[in-house]
Amino acid sequence: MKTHSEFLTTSARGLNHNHPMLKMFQKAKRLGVWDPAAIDLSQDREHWQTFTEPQKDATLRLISLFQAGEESVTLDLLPLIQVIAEEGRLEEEMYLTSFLFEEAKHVEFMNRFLTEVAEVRGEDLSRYHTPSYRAIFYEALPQAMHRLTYDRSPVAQAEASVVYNMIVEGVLAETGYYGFFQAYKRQQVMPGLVQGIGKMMQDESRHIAFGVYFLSRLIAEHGDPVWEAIQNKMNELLPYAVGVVQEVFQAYEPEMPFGLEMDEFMNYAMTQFMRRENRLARARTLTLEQLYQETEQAEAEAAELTRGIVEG
Ligand code: MN3
Ligand code: FE
Repeated sequence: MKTHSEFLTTSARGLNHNHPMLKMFQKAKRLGVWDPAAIDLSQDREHWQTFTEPQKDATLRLISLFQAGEESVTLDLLPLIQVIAEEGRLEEEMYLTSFLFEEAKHVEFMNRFLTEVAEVRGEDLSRYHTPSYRAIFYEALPQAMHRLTYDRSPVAQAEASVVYNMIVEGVLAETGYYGFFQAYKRQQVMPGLVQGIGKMMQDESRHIAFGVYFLSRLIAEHGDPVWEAIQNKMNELLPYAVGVVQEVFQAYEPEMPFGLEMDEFMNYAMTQFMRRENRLARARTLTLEQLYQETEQAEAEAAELTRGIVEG
């Protein structure tokens, strides 16, 4: 039977207000409270009516990948939160409450687009889920996350976070939203969708910052076995992540609607991926105290970068 030997908040340690995840929780409360139900999609509905068949198909394809992706990250996060709660890491768990709330809002926003703009009802969109997409979202992600219900080793935790935060969020969600956002904004179509995706990108930048922090903490605490597991997992899954993007563009050869460019997706994905990998490599030489400081700085930089894209 589970018992508590003490409570952190009433112990001599107290709640750590300098913990980077408590600071990110504060930020999430200020920035993560946008309401997907309040975004005006009336112009988007008009634009949709003017789209050609290939434009409708490409939009529906991307949205169906985003929609199922948001559903899977919402369904699959709980085992990680459970591990963090059982380890008594209160500040991290407090941040994660906003994480799951935000993923639920992303599900809601994508669903509004499907039902209110594209007016999809009773249609099976899984035809857009290509082999690489299935390998990640139908298999690798749920497997890595649900493994935590019986294996809570540092390596299992690290592998789960690699799949969830580095591959699914860091390469696929962030990159997909970035490319989509830029293309539609340039074409001046779908203003409600562009606005909602801008909000989702800001939430996502915090989620990925959590992942980099969490993996860095595991490396700082457990060293090389965790670092090696992280590298192996990234190398194992990166080809599937690249495959997801390639399979989208292959469906529209020779040219993707809305001027969507594969290179724009790929270059952004690789730059971001390498930046994060470098930070993880550095974590091997950091103490936890140094890691806390670096996390705060890096999170602020990443947030600024995303804000520049969204507002620029
Ligand atoms: Mn999301
Ligand atoms: Fe996320």
